[in-house]
Amino acid sequence: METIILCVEGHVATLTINRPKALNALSTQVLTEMKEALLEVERNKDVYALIITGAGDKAFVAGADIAEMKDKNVEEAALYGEFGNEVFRMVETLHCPVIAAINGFALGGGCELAMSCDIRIAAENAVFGQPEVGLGITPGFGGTQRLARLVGAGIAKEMIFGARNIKADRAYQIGLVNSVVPAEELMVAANKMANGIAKNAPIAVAYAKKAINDGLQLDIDGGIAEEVKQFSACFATEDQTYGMTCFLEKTKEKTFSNK
Ligand code: DAK
Repeated sequence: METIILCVEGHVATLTINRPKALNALSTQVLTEMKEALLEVERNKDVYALIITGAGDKAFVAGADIAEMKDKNVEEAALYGEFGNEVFRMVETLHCPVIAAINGFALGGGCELAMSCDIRIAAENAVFGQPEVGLGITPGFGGTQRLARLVGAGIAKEMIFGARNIKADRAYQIGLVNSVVPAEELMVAANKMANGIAKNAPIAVAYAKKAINDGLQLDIDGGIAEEVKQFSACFATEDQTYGMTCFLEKTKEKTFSNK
Protein backbone atom coordinates (compact mmCIF):
# COMPACT_ATOMS: atom_id res chain seq x y z
CA MET A 1 0.00 0.00 0.00
CA GLU A 2 1.29 3.45 -0.93
CA THR A 3 -1.02 5.74 0.98
CA ILE A 4 -1.76 3.75 4.12
CA ILE A 5 0.60 2.53 6.82
CA LEU A 6 -0.75 -0.21 9.05
CA CYS A 7 1.19 -1.41 12.06
CA VAL A 8 0.26 -3.63 14.97
CA GLU A 9 1.89 -3.46 18.38
CA GLY A 10 0.59 -5.92 20.93
CA HIS A 11 -3.18 -5.78 20.67
CA VAL A 12 -3.33 -2.25 19.23
CA ALA A 13 -3.23 -1.46 15.50
CA THR A 14 -2.50 1.98 14.05
CA LEU A 15 -3.68 2.99 10.59
CA THR A 16 -1.95 6.12 9.27
CA ILE A 17 -3.25 7.91 6.19
CA ASN A 18 0.01 8.74 4.50
CA ARG A 19 -0.42 11.41 1.88
CA PRO A 20 0.91 14.45 3.75
CA LYS A 21 1.71 16.56 0.65
CA ALA A 22 -2.03 16.67 -0.14
CA LEU A 23 -2.90 16.95 3.57
CA ASN A 24 -4.01 13.29 3.52
CA ALA A 25 -6.95 14.06 1.21
CA LEU A 26 -9.12 11.03 0.50
CA SER A 27 -8.44 10.03 -3.09
CA THR A 28 -9.94 6.82 -4.49
CA GLN A 29 -6.53 5.21 -3.91
CA VAL A 30 -6.57 6.21 -0.23
CA LEU A 31 -10.11 4.88 0.22
CA THR A 32 -9.28 1.64 -1.63
CA GLU A 33 -6.16 1.03 0.45
CA MET A 34 -7.98 1.99 3.65
CA LYS A 35 -10.57 -0.68 2.84
CA GLU A 36 -7.78 -3.21 2.31
CA ALA A 37 -6.19 -2.28 5.65
CA LEU A 38 -9.54 -2.46 7.47
CA LEU A 39 -10.18 -5.93 6.04
CA GLU A 40 -6.76 -6.97 7.37
CA VAL A 41 -7.61 -5.60 10.83
CA GLU A 42 -11.05 -7.26 10.74
CA ARG A 43 -9.41 -10.63 10.01
CA ASN A 44 -6.92 -10.21 12.86
CA LYS A 45 -8.92 -11.00 15.99
CA ASP A 46 -5.80 -10.29 18.09
CA VAL A 47 -6.37 -6.60 17.40
CA TYR A 48 -8.45 -5.26 20.30
CA ALA A 49 -8.33 -1.54 19.39
CA LEU A 50 -7.49 0.51 16.29
CA ILE A 51 -6.13 4.05 16.12
CA ILE A 52 -6.63 6.09 12.94
CA THR A 53 -4.44 9.14 12.37
CA GLY A 54 -2.92 11.24 9.58
CA ALA A 55 0.75 11.52 8.58
CA GLY A 56 2.59 14.79 9.24
CA ASP A 57 1.85 17.47 11.77
CA LYS A 58 -0.64 19.53 9.78
CA ALA A 59 -3.62 17.38 8.89
CA PHE A 60 -5.64 14.40 10.00
CA VAL A 61 -7.49 14.47 6.65
CA ALA A 62 -8.28 17.72 4.77
CA GLY A 63 -11.28 16.12 3.07
CA ALA A 64 -12.21 14.22 -0.02
CA ASP A 65 -9.81 14.87 -2.88
CA ILE A 66 -11.20 18.01 -4.54
CA ALA A 67 -8.99 17.68 -7.64
CA GLU A 68 -10.30 14.16 -8.24
CA MET A 69 -13.92 15.09 -7.50
CA LYS A 70 -14.12 18.26 -9.60
CA ASP A 71 -15.07 16.72 -12.97
CA LYS A 72 -17.30 13.88 -11.78
CA ASN A 73 -20.79 13.56 -13.24
CA VAL A 74 -23.85 12.67 -11.17
CA GLU A 75 -23.38 8.89 -11.56
CA GLU A 76 -19.66 9.03 -10.78
CA ALA A 77 -20.32 11.23 -7.73
CA ALA A 78 -22.89 8.71 -6.48
CA LEU A 79 -20.40 5.83 -6.87
CA TYR A 80 -17.68 7.82 -5.10
CA GLY A 81 -20.08 8.71 -2.27
CA GLU A 82 -21.20 5.09 -1.93
CA PHE A 83 -17.64 3.82 -1.80
CA GLY A 84 -16.57 6.36 0.84
CA ASN A 85 -19.63 5.52 2.91
CA GLU A 86 -18.89 1.79 2.60
CA VAL A 87 -15.36 2.33 3.96
CA PHE A 88 -16.57 4.60 6.78
CA ARG A 89 -19.26 2.05 7.76
CA MET A 90 -16.48 -0.55 7.94
CA VAL A 91 -14.75 1.71 10.47
CA GLU A 92 -17.98 2.19 12.41
CA THR A 93 -18.83 -1.53 12.52
CA LEU A 94 -15.28 -2.90 12.97
CA HIS A 95 -15.14 -5.63 15.64
CA CYS A 96 -13.04 -3.46 17.96
CA PRO A 97 -13.16 0.16 19.13
CA VAL A 98 -11.63 2.74 16.78
CA ILE A 99 -9.99 5.87 18.17
CA ALA A 100 -9.39 8.86 15.89
CA ALA A 101 -6.17 10.68 16.83
CA ILE A 102 -6.82 14.01 15.14
CA ASN A 103 -3.54 15.78 14.47
CA GLY A 104 -4.62 18.87 12.52
CA PHE A 105 -7.20 19.65 9.84
CA ALA A 106 -10.25 17.37 9.92
CA LEU A 107 -12.35 18.94 7.19
CA GLY A 108 -15.18 17.56 5.08
CA GLY A 109 -14.43 13.86 4.59
CA GLY A 110 -11.81 14.17 7.35
CA CYS A 111 -14.37 15.32 9.91
CA GLU A 112 -16.69 12.59 8.60
CA LEU A 113 -13.99 9.92 9.00
CA ALA A 114 -13.35 11.08 12.58
CA MET A 115 -17.08 10.86 13.29
CA SER A 116 -17.25 7.27 12.04
CA CYS A 117 -14.71 6.36 14.73
CA ASP A 118 -15.93 5.42 18.23
CA ILE A 119 -13.81 7.92 20.16
CA ARG A 120 -12.09 11.13 19.06
CA ILE A 121 -8.97 12.62 20.70
CA ALA A 122 -7.88 15.95 19.23
CA ALA A 123 -4.54 17.73 19.30
CA GLU A 124 -4.76 21.38 20.35
CA ASN A 125 -4.05 22.45 16.75
CA ALA A 126 -6.91 20.39 15.30
CA VAL A 127 -9.49 22.19 13.15
CA PHE A 128 -12.90 20.75 12.30
CA GLY A 129 -15.43 21.70 9.68
CA GLN A 130 -17.82 20.69 6.93
CA PRO A 131 -16.92 23.22 4.21
CA GLU A 132 -18.76 21.42 1.39
CA VAL A 133 -21.50 23.96 0.69
CA GLY A 134 -18.73 26.47 -0.04
CA LEU A 135 -17.65 24.10 -2.84
CA GLY A 136 -21.17 23.73 -4.19
CA ILE A 137 -21.88 20.29 -2.75
CA THR A 138 -23.36 18.75 0.39
CA PRO A 139 -21.33 16.61 2.79
CA GLY A 140 -21.19 13.19 1.13
CA PHE A 141 -19.55 10.75 3.52
CA GLY A 142 -22.20 10.77 6.25
CA GLY A 143 -21.60 14.29 7.59
CA THR A 144 -25.23 15.40 7.53
CA GLN A 145 -26.18 12.28 9.49
CA ARG A 146 -23.38 11.70 12.00
CA LEU A 147 -22.75 15.36 12.91
CA ALA A 148 -26.44 15.92 13.71
CA ARG A 149 -26.50 12.74 15.81
CA LEU A 150 -23.31 13.68 17.68
CA VAL A 151 -23.80 17.37 18.43
CA GLY A 152 -27.51 17.92 17.76
CA ALA A 153 -29.29 19.27 14.69
CA GLY A 154 -28.95 22.97 15.55
CA ILE A 155 -25.17 23.04 15.89
CA ALA A 156 -24.73 20.61 12.96
CA LYS A 157 -26.81 22.93 10.75
CA GLU A 158 -24.83 25.98 11.92
CA MET A 159 -21.56 24.24 11.00
CA ILE A 160 -22.76 22.78 7.69
CA PHE A 161 -24.78 25.76 6.39
CA GLY A 162 -22.11 28.27 7.46
CA ALA A 163 -19.17 26.14 6.22
CA ARG A 164 -17.18 27.63 9.08
CA ASN A 165 -14.34 25.76 10.71
CA ILE A 166 -14.07 25.36 14.47
CA LYS A 167 -11.04 24.86 16.66
CA ALA A 168 -10.39 21.97 19.02
CA ASP A 169 -11.65 23.74 22.16
CA ARG A 170 -15.02 24.47 20.51
CA ALA A 171 -15.16 20.88 19.20
CA TYR A 172 -14.73 19.70 22.80
CA GLN A 173 -17.37 22.15 24.05
CA ILE A 174 -20.01 20.81 21.62
CA GLY A 175 -19.15 17.16 22.26
CA LEU A 176 -17.57 16.51 18.87
CA VAL A 177 -14.37 15.24 20.52
CA ASN A 178 -13.81 13.34 23.76
CA SER A 179 -10.67 15.23 24.78
CA VAL A 180 -8.05 17.72 23.63
CA VAL A 181 -4.35 17.23 24.34
CA PRO A 182 -1.11 19.01 23.38
CA ALA A 183 -0.04 17.93 19.88
CA GLU A 184 3.12 16.19 21.10
CA GLU A 185 1.06 14.06 23.51
CA LEU A 186 -1.59 12.99 21.01
CA MET A 187 -0.29 9.53 20.10
CA VAL A 188 0.69 8.81 23.71
CA ALA A 189 -2.86 9.64 24.80
CA ALA A 190 -4.41 7.57 21.97
CA ASN A 191 -2.17 4.59 22.72
CA LYS A 192 -2.86 4.86 26.45
CA MET A 193 -6.59 4.77 25.81
CA ALA A 194 -6.30 1.94 23.27
CA ASN A 195 -4.15 -0.18 25.60
CA GLY A 196 -6.56 0.52 28.46
CA ILE A 197 -9.43 -0.79 26.34
CA ALA A 198 -7.32 -3.78 25.23
CA LYS A 199 -6.92 -4.92 28.85
CA ASN A 200 -10.64 -5.69 29.05
CA ALA A 201 -12.49 -8.71 27.68
CA PRO A 202 -12.38 -8.11 23.88
CA ILE A 203 -15.60 -9.95 23.12
CA ALA A 204 -17.47 -7.99 25.81
CA VAL A 205 -16.04 -4.73 24.42
CA ALA A 206 -17.10 -5.74 20.89
CA TYR A 207 -20.61 -6.65 22.06
CA ALA A 208 -20.88 -3.37 24.00
CA LYS A 209 -19.89 -1.46 20.84
CA LYS A 210 -22.58 -3.29 18.88
CA ALA A 211 -25.20 -2.71 21.59
CA ILE A 212 -24.49 1.05 21.66
CA ASN A 213 -24.32 1.49 17.88
CA ASP A 214 -27.32 -0.70 17.02
CA GLY A 215 -29.32 0.58 20.00
CA LEU A 216 -28.91 4.18 18.84
CA GLN A 217 -30.91 3.30 15.71
CA LEU A 218 -33.81 1.90 17.79
CA ASP A 219 -36.36 3.14 20.31
CA ILE A 220 -35.60 2.54 24.00
CA ASP A 221 -37.40 -0.83 24.17
CA GLY A 222 -35.62 -2.05 21.04
CA GLY A 223 -32.32 -0.76 22.46
CA ILE A 224 -32.82 -2.57 25.76
CA ALA A 225 -33.70 -5.77 23.87
CA GLU A 226 -30.45 -5.40 21.91
CA GLU A 227 -28.54 -4.92 25.17
CA VAL A 228 -30.09 -8.07 26.67
CA LYS A 229 -29.05 -10.00 23.55
CA GLN A 230 -25.42 -8.84 23.77
CA PHE A 231 -25.27 -9.20 27.57
CA SER A 232 -26.57 -12.78 27.54
CA ALA A 233 -24.26 -13.73 24.65
CA CYS A 234 -21.29 -12.89 26.92
CA PHE A 235 -22.26 -15.88 29.10
CA ALA A 236 -21.21 -18.19 26.26
CA THR A 237 -17.61 -16.91 26.55
CA GLU A 238 -14.71 -18.19 28.63
CA ASP A 239 -13.81 -14.58 29.43
CA GLN A 240 -17.07 -14.11 31.36
CA THR A 241 -16.32 -17.07 33.64
CA TYR A 242 -12.69 -16.00 33.95
CA GLY A 243 -13.47 -12.33 34.67
CA MET A 244 -15.99 -13.15 37.39
CA THR A 245 -13.73 -15.83 38.92
CA CYS A 246 -10.87 -13.30 39.08
CA PHE A 247 -13.15 -10.91 40.96
CA LEU A 248 -14.29 -13.55 43.46
CA GLU A 249 -10.73 -14.80 43.98
CA LYS A 250 -9.46 -11.21 44.28
CA THR A 251 -7.04 -11.69 41.34
CA LYS A 252 -5.99 -8.21 40.23
CA GLU A 253 -3.89 -8.97 37.12
CA LYS A 254 -6.14 -10.40 34.44
CA THR A 255 -5.31 -11.71 30.98
CA PHE A 256 -8.44 -12.38 28.96
CA SER A 257 -8.21 -15.11 26.33
CA ASN A 258 -10.63 -13.56 23.79
CA LYS A 259 -12.66 -16.77 23.81
N1 DAK B 1 -8.27 17.78 -1.81
C1 DAK B 1 -7.17 17.78 -2.60
N2 DAK B 1 -6.03 18.43 -2.29
C2 DAK B 1 -6.00 19.10 -1.12
C3 DAK B 1 -7.11 19.12 -0.24
C4 DAK B 1 -8.28 18.40 -0.63
N3 DAK B 1 -9.35 18.33 0.13
N4 DAK B 1 -6.77 19.87 0.82
C5 DAK B 1 -5.49 20.28 0.62
N5 DAK B 1 -5.02 19.83 -0.56
C6 DAK B 1 -3.71 20.05 -1.14
C7 DAK B 1 -3.61 21.48 -1.69
O1 DAK B 1 -4.16 21.56 -2.99
C8 DAK B 1 -2.09 21.67 -1.71
O2 DAK B 1 -1.56 21.00 -2.82
P1 DAK B 1 -0.37 21.68 -3.72
O3 DAK B 1 -0.91 22.98 -4.18
O4 DAK B 1 0.79 21.83 -2.74
O5 DAK B 1 -0.12 20.68 -4.79
C9 DAK B 1 -1.64 20.92 -0.47
O6 DAK B 1 -2.70 20.01 -0.14
C10 DAK B 1 -1.42 21.81 0.73
O7 DAK B 1 -2.61 22.58 0.91
P2 DAK B 1 -2.59 24.19 1.04
O8 DAK B 1 -1.45 24.78 0.28
O9 DAK B 1 -3.96 24.67 0.71
O10 DAK B 1 -2.30 24.34 2.58
P3 DAK B 1 -2.74 25.55 3.53
O11 DAK B 1 -2.03 25.34 4.83
O12 DAK B 1 -2.57 26.87 2.84
O13 DAK B 1 -4.29 25.34 3.77
C11 DAK B 1 -6.30 24.03 4.25
C12 DAK B 1 -4.76 24.20 4.46
C13 DAK B 1 -6.71 22.69 4.88
C14 DAK B 1 -7.02 25.17 4.98
C15 DAK B 1 -6.61 24.08 2.72
O14 DAK B 1 -5.75 23.15 2.06
C16 DAK B 1 -8.02 23.73 2.42
O15 DAK B 1 -8.92 24.53 2.59
N6 DAK B 1 -8.23 22.51 1.89
C17 DAK B 1 -9.51 22.06 1.43
C18 DAK B 1 -10.39 21.75 2.62
C19 DAK B 1 -11.77 21.32 2.18
O16 DAK B 1 -12.50 22.11 1.56
N7 DAK B 1 -12.12 20.08 2.51
C20 DAK B 1 -13.38 19.53 2.15
C21 DAK B 1 -13.25 18.81 0.87
S1 DAK B 1 -14.85 18.39 0.24
C22 DAK B 1 -19.63 13.29 -1.89
C23 DAK B 1 -18.56 12.56 -1.42
C24 DAK B 1 -17.66 13.15 -0.59
C25 DAK B 1 -17.78 14.47 -0.22
C26 DAK B 1 -18.85 15.18 -0.69
C27 DAK B 1 -19.77 14.61 -1.51
N8 DAK B 1 -20.55 12.67 -2.75
C28 DAK B 1 -20.11 11.82 -3.77
C29 DAK B 1 -21.94 12.98 -2.65
C30 DAK B 1 -16.77 15.07 0.60
C31 DAK B 1 -16.37 16.32 0.32
C32 DAK B 1 -15.20 16.93 0.94
O17 DAK B 1 -14.56 16.41 1.81
